[in-house]
Amino acid sequence: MKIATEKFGEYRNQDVMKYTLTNDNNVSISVLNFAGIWQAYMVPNTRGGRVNLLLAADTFDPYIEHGSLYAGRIVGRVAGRIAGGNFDIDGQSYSVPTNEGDNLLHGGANGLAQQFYQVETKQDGDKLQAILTTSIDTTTDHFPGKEDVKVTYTLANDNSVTIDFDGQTDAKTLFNPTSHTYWNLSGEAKTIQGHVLTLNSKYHLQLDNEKLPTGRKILNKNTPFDFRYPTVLGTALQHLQEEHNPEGGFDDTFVVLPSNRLAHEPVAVLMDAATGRKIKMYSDRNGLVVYTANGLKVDDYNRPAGSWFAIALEGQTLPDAPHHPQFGDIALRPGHPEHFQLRYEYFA
Ligand code: FUC
Repeated sequence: MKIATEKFGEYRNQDVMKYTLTNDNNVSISVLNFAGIWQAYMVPNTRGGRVNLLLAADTFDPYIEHGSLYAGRIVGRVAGRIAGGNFDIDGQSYSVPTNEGDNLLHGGANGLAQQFYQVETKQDGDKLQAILTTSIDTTTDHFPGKEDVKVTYTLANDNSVTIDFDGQTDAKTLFNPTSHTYWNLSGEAKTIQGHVLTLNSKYHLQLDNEKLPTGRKILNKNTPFDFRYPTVLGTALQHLQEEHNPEGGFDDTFVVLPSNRLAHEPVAVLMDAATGRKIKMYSDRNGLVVYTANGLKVDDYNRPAGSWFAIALEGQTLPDAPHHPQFGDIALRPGHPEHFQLRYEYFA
């Protein structure tokens, strides 16, 4: 096992550092101190080389140039959209400046996805960890409270990767972070149309034309959203197109059964049919945003620019929960730290 640190770029007069953790099977993950970007998940291929399972750039500038992609970033304090940038916590109202039309997206213009983190690396038995910490307060992102955030990436010798999110605050605020990682398991010049997706989901959320949940859940069965059984993404995308879906792909929230330790069912399984590479994703929250990078002409990443060059699977509590209490409580209160986990198991 080994840990390496190198300079990856510069931003806002600070060094962007890349930390690479490599296990005994020559599987490695790399993370950046900026935005906690998960830049690489390298696994061996059958030709003696290695392939990055993630959409990523090998230099830093594309991450800023295409910032709205949120590629690999830790997103928070709140992932997804909050209608009007307004919310109540325990009867008190708050407002955060909006950054997508009239709504707040992915924590706003200066949220966790735009911060530098302190990073500590360590070996813990047969696991390697990168521990990222930062504090975000009202002067930075306009949310109430000074929120202390710890994001721990763990690579184990079984090749799994776990992301632990810990939050605590000195005043009532919100906490519903995610990892905005995009997957493309093919490692070739291919889209994700040949990937096979299975979701532990019976419903998805109805969205309005600003992509805000209306509060209604729609049954997936016999629709392009039906991933209860392994389903070829290209087929589902084609079915969506036939329904004249204006987005040109998935940018949708699935209601998922949170993984728990007893049943230990993944929320999502993604497989590349051509290579058999597979990721089982676990999450302890009830929502999964599936975004197939629709209509994007993004150069300088490790897959050819164009629609469906990767798929983001964003585990979180169902979006806009402050306006839909039945989705869950994403408040973070002083004296009550919160912990969430995303976990990925790799098979080949
Ligand atoms: C997802 C989507 C958004 C946005 C972002 C990059 O979370 O819901 O529409 O494009 O990713």
